[in-house]
Amino acid sequence: MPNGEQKPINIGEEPPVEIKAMPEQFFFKKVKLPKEGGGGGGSKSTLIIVMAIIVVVLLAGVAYLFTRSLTNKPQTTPGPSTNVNKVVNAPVNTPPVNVPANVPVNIPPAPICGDGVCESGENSVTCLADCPAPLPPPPAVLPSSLDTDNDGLTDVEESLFNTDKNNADTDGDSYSDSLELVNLYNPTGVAPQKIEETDLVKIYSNQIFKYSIFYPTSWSARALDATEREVLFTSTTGEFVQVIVDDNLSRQPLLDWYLAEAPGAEYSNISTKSGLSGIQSSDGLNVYFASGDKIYVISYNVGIKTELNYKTTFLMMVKSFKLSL
Ligand SMILES: [Ca+2]
Ligand SMILES: [Ca+2]
Ligand SMILES: [Ca+2]
Repeated sequence: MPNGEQKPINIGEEPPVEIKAMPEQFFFKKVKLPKEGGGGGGSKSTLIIVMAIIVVVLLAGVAYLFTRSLTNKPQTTPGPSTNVNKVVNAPVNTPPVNVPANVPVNIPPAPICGDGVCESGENSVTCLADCPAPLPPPPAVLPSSLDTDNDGLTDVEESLFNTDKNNADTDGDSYSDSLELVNLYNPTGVAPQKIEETDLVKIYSNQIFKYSIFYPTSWSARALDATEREVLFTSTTGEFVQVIVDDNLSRQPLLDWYLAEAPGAEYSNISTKSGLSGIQSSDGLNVYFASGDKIYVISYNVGIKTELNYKTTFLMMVKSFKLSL
């Protein structure tokens, strides 16, 4: 009822009509007050509404947190997602499936000792029958064999040239046996004095490459083919001296040619009895001469021997080498 207004009360009339005409704001205000006994139902509904609101708010909060947790998960996945791809790719790059299938196919057969073939997995220790023991590397400079009288000729050479292995100067002319030999003199002292005039040596003449060289009478001389580019002088012990003619079309000086063939190799100078100058390798077993567009190589090949029987004989042959152009 509006403030300040008074309505006359008539007998017989019921006042509740006026109560129902009370403005809503007052009714609502009254509901809020929990003092009225009849107003308990309104407070309960309010409480329910409040509870519902709280529940709704809680549910909303839970839903929010849940949604947020869901939205946070994808945010963390982009980083690891690259790792996921790597993990996925790793098995793709490794073909473990094919390996077991190929392994039995690729297994080599076990080596058989005694089949004459040195197979993989065999060596001279596990199967000497198939794998011979490797030869020891030869020393850089092989020693000469026994030289009893120490005159420079080995006992083998003393026999070869009919000199005394117990006498350094067989003919007593004050020149040792080896000195006479390398200077192409007869060391036995029996006339004639020049060794090529005795039966101790023979002379090989190469008509194609125009050279001549002495060699011991008991040795054999043989060209490998009709070209006579390569000639062997073989001893009775298997060692041999070889003369090979190489081309030198650019006509390099001998030393340039030699160092091009063996860069950094040591050498010494040597000259023949006829005055031809050459180069000798540091081990003394190879001598080189140059003439025109040719290189003449004289080599002492010892084969499988570990000591030299004919080093002075080789030097005698080199000293006798002569070009006959
Ligand atoms: Ca001797
Ligand atoms: Ca002697
Ligand atoms: Ca002598």
